Amino acid sequence: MVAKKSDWHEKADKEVRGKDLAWETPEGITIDPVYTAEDAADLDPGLPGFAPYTRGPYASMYTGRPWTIRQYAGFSTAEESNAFYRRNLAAGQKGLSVAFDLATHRGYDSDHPRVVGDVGKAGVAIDTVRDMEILFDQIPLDTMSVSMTMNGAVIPVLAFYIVAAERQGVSQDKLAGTIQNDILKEFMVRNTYIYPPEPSMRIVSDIIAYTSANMPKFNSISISGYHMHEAGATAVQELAFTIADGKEYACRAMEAGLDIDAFAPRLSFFWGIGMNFFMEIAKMRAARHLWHDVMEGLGAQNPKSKMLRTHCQTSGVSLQEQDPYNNVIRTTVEAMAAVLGGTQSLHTNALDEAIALPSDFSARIARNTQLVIQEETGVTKVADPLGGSYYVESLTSALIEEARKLLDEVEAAGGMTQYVASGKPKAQIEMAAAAKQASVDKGETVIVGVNKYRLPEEADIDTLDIDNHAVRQSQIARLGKVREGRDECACKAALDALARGAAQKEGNLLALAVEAARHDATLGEISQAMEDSYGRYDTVPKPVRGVFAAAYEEDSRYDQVVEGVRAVERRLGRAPKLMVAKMGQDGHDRGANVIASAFADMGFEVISGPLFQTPEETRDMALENNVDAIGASSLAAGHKTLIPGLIGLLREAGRPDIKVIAGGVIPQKDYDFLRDAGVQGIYGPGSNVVECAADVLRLLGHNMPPAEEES
Ligand code: MLC
Ligand code: 5AD
Repeated sequence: MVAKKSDWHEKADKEVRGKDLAWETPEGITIDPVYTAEDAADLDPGLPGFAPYTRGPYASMYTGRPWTIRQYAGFSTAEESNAFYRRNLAAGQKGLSVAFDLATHRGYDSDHPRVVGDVGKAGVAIDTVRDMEILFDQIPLDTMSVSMTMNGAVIPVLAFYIVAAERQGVSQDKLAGTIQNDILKEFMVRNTYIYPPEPSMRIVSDIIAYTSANMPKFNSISISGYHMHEAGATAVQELAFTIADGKEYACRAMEAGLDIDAFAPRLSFFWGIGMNFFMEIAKMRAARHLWHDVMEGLGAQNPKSKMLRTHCQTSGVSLQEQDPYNNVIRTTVEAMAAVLGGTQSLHTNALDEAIALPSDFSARIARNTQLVIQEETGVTKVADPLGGSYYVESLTSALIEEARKLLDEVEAAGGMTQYVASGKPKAQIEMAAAAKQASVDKGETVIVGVNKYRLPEEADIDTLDIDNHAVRQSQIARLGKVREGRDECACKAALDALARGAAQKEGNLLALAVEAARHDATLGEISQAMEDSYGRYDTVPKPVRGVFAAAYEEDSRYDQVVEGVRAVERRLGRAPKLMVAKMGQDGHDRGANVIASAFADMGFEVISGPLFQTPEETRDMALENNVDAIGASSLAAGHKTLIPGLIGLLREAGRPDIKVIAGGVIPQKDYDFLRDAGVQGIYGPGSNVVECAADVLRLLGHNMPPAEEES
């Protein structure tokens, strides 16, 4: 007689003496310890290249053409980034993907006073068409597909790209590539928005309208779950919110009068791929199924409108500063998941992710990870090799079901713009992030080399360092030259036309900006022309509460810290006050929010500063609130400029007693520099939040016992 699942359970139960083998994932899905044909009986996913495309958008998949090896990169000046791209292409990379610096993202020219610490740091600085021409020097834009990760200053950047191609002799209809142009997730998690949601949504539809009319090979949008994933979202949240974002964009474009089948074939997606191997594969399959159904619901006829094509990037937050060579292993596993999930294009992260931007050395290993999978393993020889796996099909189906529940919630709220405005998706993601952090800190989620098997001593690795001051000077010089050489009247007229178009809701904003770019208007000027009508959008972070307190119930170390906070409170006559500050244009706020949530739960009074403060603004807020300590969170390499700047300002204000600690992506080699500048504690990725709070109490003069030795 053939054994059944119940027979298996009986046998396994004996082997493990009754231990519960089911696994409850953060998504709330219960994973059985075994899957059988019984679980997948009604779950035939069809064939690759056929609706609902669960098994992949193309029939032949990698047997016909492998995924595009598309490494995201950009740093310093256009010259340096161009040279880096050309080296990578010569070494086997297949497509380009541009990372812009945060000044560019936020619509500021390099000479703007708010961006002193950001120019050329997290990506390449682009101020004018001239920079864009240099960026693609000797890279033929009629054959190379180029992705540009831009959402805030999307209008000037795409305009510059179009005009730079024109100057290369390449017409718009030949341009193949992708612009991220996904503003909704910026308001949720990534934070490089410029304008408020409503005008931002007009920008998205204007771009869809322009590209579908003039650039048939260009993907008008990359609807991104990646950043939700990085901010701590579960697979279900990433799936549901991203598909809901896609639906919202499609609806807006249709409301603007576009035919769905004219633009939907060029909507593309982008997923983050973390360490839960099968979950990530199932997520990609579930997404294709869900998108197919959404597009059918909206009346799409063209099969291409219904097939989800995607880029993937391995997860940045899964990578660690400690024992960093482990990151090569993590990235390989994640890349394999993206490939088995059927991605069209892939970025693999570099091993120094948690410390700096990739060096030539780390970029080579990251790229070769894909080349080895593509050319040595044979996984490309069969389309969707996991199709029909009982487990994968069951998990895919569970994810579809769970995501649908959340999609219904979004629908009930009136669509994703409304849902985002309610702050609910952001709060849900932050809850998931805080729960994950608590689970890591408590050792329930294992990270090798961090909370288990930690090395007694870490070896140094060489990382890329960027001279932000030199980059800024050279950008300022080139800006001056461009401004000198242009026809000022024609440039002003084009900018005025753009400003009118923005104010009067007339014309296509991208078309108007292309005209301004042709007359060498700068990125800051084009952004300002729209800002005149739209204003700049500001939000105040509202960290979630209670997650840490719940996760640490009856944990003795946590209780010690809480007791320490109370003792300080008795001494001061008020709770100790921590300001969590985000200075510069760095909008990565997962870490800052986790710290704010955890410290508040432990009894601190926490003041969360708004994003994008200057050191002066942080000082003012700290003084007004009379805080005891400031935790400056830096993930975009502005720490050497902005944090010492803040300490200097506090000293000048006569408050050197306010303790400044730093957290985020800070290379070890910068620690001494920061300590010399007066930083009193530095917390990199992998830091334990409860220990961090214990250190702050010590800084405030409390006699905290040391943590017990790890067993
Ligand atoms: C592909 N093709 C095939 C085929 N596979 N034809 C026949 N048989 C097969 N098996 C064809 C396709 O139809 C297409 O032609 C062409 O080959 C290219 O394939 P593709 O699948 O479209 O791949 P690609 O060009 O690489 O496009 C992938 C994409 C796109 C659609 C996902 O949007 C993209 O490249 N996205 C990248 C986004 C990105 O890099 N983002 C970085 C974010 S970093 P045709 O004619 O149909 O076009 C970030 C970090 C941060 O955001 O926060 O800063
Ligand atoms: N160059 C290369 N990779 C980058 N990333 C961000 N900026 C750059 C850059 N300039 C990658 C990192 C990060 C993710 C958002 O994108 O992996 O975690």
